[in-house]
Amino acid sequence: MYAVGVLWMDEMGGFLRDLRLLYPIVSLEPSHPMSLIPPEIPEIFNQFAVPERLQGALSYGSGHINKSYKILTRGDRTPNYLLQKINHRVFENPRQLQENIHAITSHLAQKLKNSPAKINHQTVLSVIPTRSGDNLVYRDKDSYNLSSPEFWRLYKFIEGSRYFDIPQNRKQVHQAGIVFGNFQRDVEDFPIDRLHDTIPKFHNLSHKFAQFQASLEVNFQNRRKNCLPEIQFVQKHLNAMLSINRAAEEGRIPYRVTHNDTKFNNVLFDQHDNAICIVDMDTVMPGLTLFDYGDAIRSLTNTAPEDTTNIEDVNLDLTRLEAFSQGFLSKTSSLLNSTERDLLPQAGATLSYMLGLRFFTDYLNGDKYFAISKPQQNLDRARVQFKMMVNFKKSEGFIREIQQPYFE
Ligand code: ADP
Ligand code: GN1
Ligand code: MG
Repeated sequence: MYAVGVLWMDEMGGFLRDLRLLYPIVSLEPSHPMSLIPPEIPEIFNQFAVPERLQGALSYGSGHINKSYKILTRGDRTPNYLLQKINHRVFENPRQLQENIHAITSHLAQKLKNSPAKINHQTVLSVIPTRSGDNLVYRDKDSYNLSSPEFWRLYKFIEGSRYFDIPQNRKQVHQAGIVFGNFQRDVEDFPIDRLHDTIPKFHNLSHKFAQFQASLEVNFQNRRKNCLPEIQFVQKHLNAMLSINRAAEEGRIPYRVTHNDTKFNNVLFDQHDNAICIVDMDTVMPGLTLFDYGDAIRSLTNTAPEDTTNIEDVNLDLTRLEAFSQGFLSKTSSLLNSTERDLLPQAGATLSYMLGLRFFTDYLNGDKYFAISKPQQNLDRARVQFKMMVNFKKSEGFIREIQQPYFE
């Protein structure tokens, strides 16, 4: 699909003269859904404490939650920015969310400073305050005549970075394992109590199942009738998929500071396929290391797009699983206790099931949570995850063999 962008006029009312900028604005952005650029972007951008002046904005990224815009600034070598409208329906308390992100990114920046070996390639997400010192721009409903209040934040754009929905080669996958493994190590000494729960019970499967049951009652547009096999699938596998959550509830595996959204397009790469930055810190909070591992492998081992309708294309690439595990476990295996080691082969299946359940619930609720660009997309996404769960179950023996060497 095409990305959408706009250039704003300058103060004299003329069109901006730097026509080179038109090129990126009409360039192809693979897999990006069409969306409009809000005309209030210049006014919002001007409230952040940056010296540059805005030249244009481009709808950016392929996240399902927030709305992201690349902000182009005037001048030859001026930095660009990533402006995001925080999804207030998903994040009830955007100020607390921003406090978490500020605390974690400051902590990671300090770690990077103390580790010259990493510094060549790597960088940390950098949040920009507003001119009044706030951590976001707030637009209240009444003053701006909005249907709901808006919360906007600004990051430095990581120049030269690329992201991928599907890995292109082994190096990228291995690198993703290393950066997520390093992340887990780097946040080990972060005081866990300082973090707000930005989405309460985010990876609590019993809670997700209760939400699913409620969505069966909502039954938006009588959607339930299209998906009786999926409903049976969910019920049949719930008990087996609860093992990791149960181990956590019984105190057999520890809660740590975790990222909780380790999907492959939340890692940025340079042009040599070095992973340079982890983004999307919205769900950094107490969680399970097994879930960070499981969420990454369920996303990057899938050989097909996350919303494909050709379900036979949805296969599990064990070569990628091996490459990611090598990166991730080389950094984290010494942190894991014996129960975590035993449960590790189940992590991919559990996260595929949990995400499938979340997509399915949203479909039955009328697509209120995950952004969609076509009808039935959340049901298609759910079916893909359920197939991935089956793939993981079938390969559990191989997966155990892949993981084993890191614990010897
Ligand atoms: P969402 O919650 O909607 O997934 P993200 O924070 O993940 O939002 O941002 C959407 C996408 O934008 C990411 O997947 C990543 O590819 C890209 N992105 C995010 N932050 C930056 C940044 N600072 N510089 C460059 N690209 C970024
Ligand atoms: C969402 O924000 P994004 O697109 O990186 C979701 C994740 C899912 C993922 C599935 C806060 O991630 O939990 O695994 O979609 N994020 C939130 O693609 O719910
Ligand atoms: Mg994201």
